[in-house]
Amino acid sequence: MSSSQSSPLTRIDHIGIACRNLDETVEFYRATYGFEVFHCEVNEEQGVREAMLKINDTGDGGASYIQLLEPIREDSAIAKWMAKNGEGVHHIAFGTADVTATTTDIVGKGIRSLYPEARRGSMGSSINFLHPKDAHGVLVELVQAAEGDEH
Ligand code: CMX
Ligand code: CO
Repeated sequence: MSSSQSSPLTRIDHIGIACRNLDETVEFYRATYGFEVFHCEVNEEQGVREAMLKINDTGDGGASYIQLLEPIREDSAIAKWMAKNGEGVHHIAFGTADVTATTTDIVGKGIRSLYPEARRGSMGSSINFLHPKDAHGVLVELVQAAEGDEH
């Protein structure tokens, strides 16, 4: 089944979930839902250790994931957010074929992006974020999957 929408955002790439202990949370997702780890990495720039749990492939050649995020630094965005909110859903990420063009288009509608240029995200992807205060209280990540990525 294909989508009839004309949006450049063609999948829910992932839901980002903040957790205190990545290993314990990974085990919870495995034992409770049967989701296995597809990929694990440390992103120094974002200040996180993360696990991507693949949920399903999507109609645009990509996939949807749960992204579990454990802070590795007290000054990271995730640590700061958890100090206020505890564990839980931190952001939603939409997939797009061209993160730069999509960000420019949305910024043109008066919504702030967080970075002037896309940065490196999970699995070599290129990412940017939209400010939650301009997006009805939701931190939105825009994701362009890496070239030749198997997902
Ligand atoms: N969802 C919704 N609202 C959020 C939010 C979130 N995840 N994070 C912050 N906010 C809100 C706060 O509640 C606050 O609102 P009030 O002013 O009404 O209290 C406001 O935004 C400012 O928040 P803050 O706590 O003062 O935090 P900062 O402004 O310092 O940082 C943000 C907020 C979004 C700019 C920062 O978290 C950021 O740069 N995020 C992007 C990077 C990131 O999240 N990396 C981790 C994930 C990496 C990955 O996915 O790969
Ligand atoms: Co993310």
